[in-house]
Amino acid sequence: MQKTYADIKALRIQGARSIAKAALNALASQAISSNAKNGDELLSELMESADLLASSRPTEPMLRNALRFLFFRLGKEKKRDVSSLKKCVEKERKSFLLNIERDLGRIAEFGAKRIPDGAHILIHCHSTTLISILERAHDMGKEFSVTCTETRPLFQGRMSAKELGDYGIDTTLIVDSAVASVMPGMDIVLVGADAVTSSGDLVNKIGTLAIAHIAASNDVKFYSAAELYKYDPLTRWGGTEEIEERDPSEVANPSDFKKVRIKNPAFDITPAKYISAYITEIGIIPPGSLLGMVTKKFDMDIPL
Ligand code: RUB
Repeated sequence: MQKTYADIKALRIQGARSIAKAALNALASQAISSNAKNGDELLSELMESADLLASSRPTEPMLRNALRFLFFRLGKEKKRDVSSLKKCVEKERKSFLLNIERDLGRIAEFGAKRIPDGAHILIHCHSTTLISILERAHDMGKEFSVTCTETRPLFQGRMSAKELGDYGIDTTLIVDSAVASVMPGMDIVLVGADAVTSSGDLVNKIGTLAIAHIAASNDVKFYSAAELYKYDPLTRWGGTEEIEERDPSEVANPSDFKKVRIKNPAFDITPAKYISAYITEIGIIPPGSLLGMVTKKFDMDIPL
């Protein structure tokens, strides 16, 4: 569990889905190898670890939702002995992973259909959801090209470019500051999602907001691929999404400067008005309709 926590914190595991999956797997392995003497002891061990895992990336509701889902299901388990709880953890881990795998397939299908033949697409950062959409569109035989921002400071966009190029998709890599120059040649922008708020705003990798502004001023459609588990239910009750501030050394070596402050926010917030629609597992949804759709899923899966 400590290793997964460290890997997530250091971005060796990155992207909302991969983080949520890794955290759930880590918690389940801890449950299985636990020597807790009774159910209460096991649950308190797991809660402590869940708190730590949830703190690894503060702007990741899917991670928190995955953990909440597990504890909600554990809470419903009638048998409270260690062995039954361990079995329940394993069963619910599998069920969550199956659900999100099925969701990913649906998002890929909806998203791929939305890509016009011959489209020039701009993407940002590295999102497993986006990659699935683009690979699915390629498999459907659609012709399109993808331009990837390299995504400073940690260059996750290079990872996207590599994966897409290796898949046989026509791919171009640009520096982040070239977005305004290339936007007039784009048909759509596709980004992932770390968090979606109750008002339909999108929290995603730093730079997404600037790209949304540039897309709007060029009349280019802007979509975010987000499964509903990216929704942060706390935003419905006035909670705001905390923006993770990462280590300044990711931007530059602080000791190379005197009297210079280095800021390194990992994410920014794109208001709903810039988002044409969210590509979700239940279809393509305009931001204004999202809350109604998402509430149903959350009331069933993980009521607060
Ligand atoms: C990654 C990022 C991705 C979302 C969605 O940021 O912003 O767009 O997490 O990814 P970081 P996915 O590299 O800081 O984690 O679609 O895989 O959930």
